[in-house]
Amino acid sequence: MLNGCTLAMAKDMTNQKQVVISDISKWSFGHQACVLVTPGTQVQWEGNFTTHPLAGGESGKPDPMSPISKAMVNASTAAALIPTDAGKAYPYFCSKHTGMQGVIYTK
Ligand SMILES: [Cu+2]
Repeated sequence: MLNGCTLAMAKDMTNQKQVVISDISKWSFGHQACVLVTPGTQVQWEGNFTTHPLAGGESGKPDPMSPISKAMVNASTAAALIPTDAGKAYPYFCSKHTGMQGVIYTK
């Protein structure tokens, strides 16, 4: 289990060119925390990044090399380009509330 996710739990969004994870206050499970995307997809989070700063990495351990750490934050959206490698896991979390977490998996 990584950031509360397993690949089996991930919502399959591989049919979408751009994946939007809406309302980060619901990063909790049952929403869109664990998703499976096509490699090279742009993933966009929506929410308040002042109160919920987005960080890439295992929850509580920011990873500066993560593409999610390099997300372009612009007011209420943050966009990250997920690399083209298949079979990877890119965990992310809120640096103020580490229980807000998830994983972007690539197919
Ligand atoms: Cu938060």
